[in-house]
Amino acid sequence: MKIKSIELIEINLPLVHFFETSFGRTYERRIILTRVRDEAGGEGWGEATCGETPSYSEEWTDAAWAVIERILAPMVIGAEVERAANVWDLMKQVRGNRMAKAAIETACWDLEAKKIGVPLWRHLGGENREIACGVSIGIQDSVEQLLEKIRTELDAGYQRIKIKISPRWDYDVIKRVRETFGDILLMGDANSAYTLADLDKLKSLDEFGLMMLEQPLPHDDIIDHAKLQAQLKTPVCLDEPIKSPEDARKAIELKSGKIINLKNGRVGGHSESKRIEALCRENGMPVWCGGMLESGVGRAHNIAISTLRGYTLPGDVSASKRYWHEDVIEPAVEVTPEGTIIAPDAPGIGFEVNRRRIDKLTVRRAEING
Ligand code: OSB
Ligand code: MG
Repeated sequence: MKIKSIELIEINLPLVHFFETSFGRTYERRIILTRVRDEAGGEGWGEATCGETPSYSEEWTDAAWAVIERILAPMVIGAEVERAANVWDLMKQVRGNRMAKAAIETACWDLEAKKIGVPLWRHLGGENREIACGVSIGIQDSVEQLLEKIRTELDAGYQRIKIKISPRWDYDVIKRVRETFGDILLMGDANSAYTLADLDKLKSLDEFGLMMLEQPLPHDDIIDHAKLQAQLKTPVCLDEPIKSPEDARKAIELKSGKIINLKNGRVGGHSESKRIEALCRENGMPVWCGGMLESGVGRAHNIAISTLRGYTLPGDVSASKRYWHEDVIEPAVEVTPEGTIIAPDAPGIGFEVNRRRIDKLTVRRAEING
């Protein structure tokens, strides 16, 4: 394939409910969508999954926009690539900026799958069309509110509950959740809110039998996490520090954790996700697909990649209506009463992109041509 143009679109999309992590609150997303077109008239859609500020990762909306527009798009446009799987290599000279790269790379996969007329999940090598879903619930203003939210999600059928935790929202909160809901599949995500100095506190959480404790220690660490894992009964799950297959290899070697939250954007898109999934599967390390409050476009890509064999635990891939009053794809992503999503059978991402809705939400647009 030969890419002819890349359209960049920034949409602003208010969340149905604010989302709070240990690093802050988000009320409205600033999302970059990419529309990639090839010389033969095909098109594909992608999304940069970075946040509005460089808090979860160094990448953020304005930085990703600039690097896609000025650096990455010119590297890809006009180049001959045999397969979407090779688009990653075109951007090799650029370090980091994996979410920006994924916005282009995943769109090329969508384009290619549409061209061949197969659903993206099949094209990626997926085998399990019905994926298991969990939810990620942010820090709330009160424990009562949190309990109410958990009740709603359990009633909807979600298979596991992840709650965001921080040093001011941990032991007592988890205790109340366990008292109220018994032995549901429950986990906590700290987004790097602790250090090894908090070892006693983290060890005290062992009594709750959490399915896993996600990213307790600093965002770039895999060494202290190994020390922590050696002293915890609860499995540690790594999120922020695993950006590449090499990072995953080292974390496996060091025993930095027992599970990886494999985010498609954070690692640079489908090709890198596939490599990490294969490596983890060979090493008996379960992975699951994380989320970044994506619009329907990024969500559709997450659904597709979650069908690979190594994604053995419920992911943070959930229904559109948990995030948006109206999504930018049709139909909206829905979850079955069993807490699963069935990957669509239409070619590519398998959802229609609602261009009229996107145009209404657009605050900035650019088109990069050869
Ligand atoms: O750490 O997994 C995280 C959202 C934004 C940034 C980081 C994280 C998250 C989530 C939300 O947990 C997952 C989702 O529902 O999309
Ligand atoms: Mg996380």
